[in-house]
Amino acid sequence: MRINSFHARVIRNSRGEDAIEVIVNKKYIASSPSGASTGVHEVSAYPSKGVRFAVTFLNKYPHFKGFSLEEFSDLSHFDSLVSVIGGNAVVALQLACLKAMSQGKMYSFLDAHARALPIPLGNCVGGGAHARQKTLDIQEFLLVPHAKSFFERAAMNRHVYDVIGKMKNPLGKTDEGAHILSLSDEGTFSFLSELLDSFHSYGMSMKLGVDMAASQFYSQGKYHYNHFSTVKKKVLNPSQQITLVNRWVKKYGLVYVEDPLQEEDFSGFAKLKKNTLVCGDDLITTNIERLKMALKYKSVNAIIVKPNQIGSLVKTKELVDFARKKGITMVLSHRSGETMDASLAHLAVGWRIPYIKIGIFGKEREVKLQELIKIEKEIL
Ligand code: 2PG
Ligand code: MG
Repeated sequence: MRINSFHARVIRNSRGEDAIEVIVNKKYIASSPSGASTGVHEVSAYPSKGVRFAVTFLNKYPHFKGFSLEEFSDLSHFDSLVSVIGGNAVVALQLACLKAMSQGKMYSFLDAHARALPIPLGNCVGGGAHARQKTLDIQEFLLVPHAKSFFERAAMNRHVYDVIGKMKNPLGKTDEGAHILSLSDEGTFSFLSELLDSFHSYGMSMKLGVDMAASQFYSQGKYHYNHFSTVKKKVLNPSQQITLVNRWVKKYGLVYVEDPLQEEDFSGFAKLKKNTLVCGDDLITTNIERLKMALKYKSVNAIIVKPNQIGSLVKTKELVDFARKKGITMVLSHRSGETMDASLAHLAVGWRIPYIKIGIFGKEREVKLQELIKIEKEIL
């Protein structure tokens, strides 16, 4: 593929922040999302000069016109730009090039034999750094649907999401479109687990997971819960937090627990029972060296994969291959400030990633769900 034309510009993400969009050969468009609960080990999204500098830099970059890219690994040509324009700009650039190289069929370019669709972890109730109304410490309560097709899985998530909306009179929505409820952390667990039990009697099989994003309420060696229950705040030391998480997993049948401890605590993660998926997001930040560290400690059996945390599609793929070899379960994930780019759908299928976290509600989330439904129709 030869780059004949190239253009970068500023758009707005779902949170109304500036984001970068890149257009290659007039029709291949890609953009990058941004996080709110970012891990300290992520590469900088846009170094100090910001989105506008990255856009101007790319529009003036002399090497694009006539530049040729053939294989996926050729994208690493742009990796060294991360320190200048940031991880978000490089990932948007690489995605647009990948779209052009594959003529819009990214997933089959990445894997011509791809057949499996991921399980969508559906963020139905949220709080923490993603909510204006502070009612919950836990960032995301996630539905884990069990059904044969992706279409059914996505429909189950949406159905439960709509039922919650009707039952609970939400106070608003989080950055990712999850309901904000006037319930405490414990209250949300018991409400949702009872609700999912009631669905089981209709033959709908769903489990519960969480992204605790625990670094967000950790300071000076303690976990500070402001909304533990309606009557209680709670301050826990790390070993009490581990006991609590193990208890919640058992009591509410959690099949997925993301970032239950702060982002430096490799040895604490190791003490969590692995009778569920214990997933590192801020702990790993899509960084292969941090995953190696986690393997040494036996910290996690699952990881979040977010290309803009490491600022390179090629490095992300290296991590994916390595994690697969080591038997680590992967979850490809959106960010809280999302764009209309649906590339994640293609990466999940083309890289055979078993889980995807792309939300349930809101146009930036639904465009990705719809893309997966479209891919499912094409390949099955
Ligand atoms: C997370 C993400 C996405 P953010 O913590 O997993 O849900 O949030 O994009 O704000 O880092
Ligand atoms: Mg997370």
